[in-house]
Amino acid sequence: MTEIFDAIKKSAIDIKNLIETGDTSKSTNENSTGDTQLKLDIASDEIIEAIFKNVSCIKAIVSEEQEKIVPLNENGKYLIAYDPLDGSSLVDVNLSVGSIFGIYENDFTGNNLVAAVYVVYGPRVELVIATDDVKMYRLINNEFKFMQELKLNEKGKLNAPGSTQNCWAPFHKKMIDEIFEDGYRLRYSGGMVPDLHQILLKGGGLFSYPGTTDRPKGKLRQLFEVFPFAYIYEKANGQAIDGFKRALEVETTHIHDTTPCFFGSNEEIKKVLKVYKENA
Ligand code: AHM
Ligand code: MG
Repeated sequence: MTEIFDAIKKSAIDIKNLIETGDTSKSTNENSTGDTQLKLDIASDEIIEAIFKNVSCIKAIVSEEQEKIVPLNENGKYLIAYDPLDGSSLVDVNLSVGSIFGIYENDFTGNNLVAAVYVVYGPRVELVIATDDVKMYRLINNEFKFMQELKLNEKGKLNAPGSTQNCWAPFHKKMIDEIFEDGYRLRYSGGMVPDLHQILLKGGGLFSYPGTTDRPKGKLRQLFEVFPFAYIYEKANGQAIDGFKRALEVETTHIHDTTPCFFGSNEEIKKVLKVYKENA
């Protein structure tokens, strides 16, 4: 898989340069989820696809920005689902954004995930690779240098509650309020990559994106966003659930399916499971 990680590192450097100089205006296209694509989304997607095309162990790829699976090498072993530039609308206001990659074998389902990677483009560019453990690298002089292993504490201090509050279920709102009453601090930028990265680096907490009255199945996509981070959180000693079960066990019927999701340290996830079991 080293070849894949090297390809991701190369694409991260190109996307970093694109973010710094590229056009942040809207294109005339919509992606499969119905979002208007920015020119940056399309250009980042093209960068990654062009680089992955030269990696012989990749059998097929699918991007959040594309409708269909793209076959690459018939004899390849790995399938990669990726979100080329998550949170791209935040580039305009100069907040951090990211790229997310899930590396699958056999099929694009949560239980076939074998590694996950994300890149945060912020004041620094950092890359996190989860295989059996979770390792963070930082871009220094155009090279990714190993910095540290990431592990969550049993209980954290940060709370990142996503989506529109007036569409939350009352029991969900009560749960979030209680977490704040327990002393947690609000940290939500609107970019899941920097928000989940912050929780990982600061020892733990909860990131939630529930099902809501306007989006009962949540907003975040299984293959491109939820599964890769679920894998990373589990390998970092934490958990990821859909409210009731492991996020990696959520069934996928379509590549662009979404799911409610909660990522956190063990204590916070225990609370979510209890509240959802009793109320949902
Ligand atoms: P995108 O893939 O269209 O960029 O959307 C994904 C982003 C996540 O990074 C973030 O957690 C979420 O959407 C924010 O949504 P909301 O503003 O509804 O909380
Ligand atoms: Mg996204």
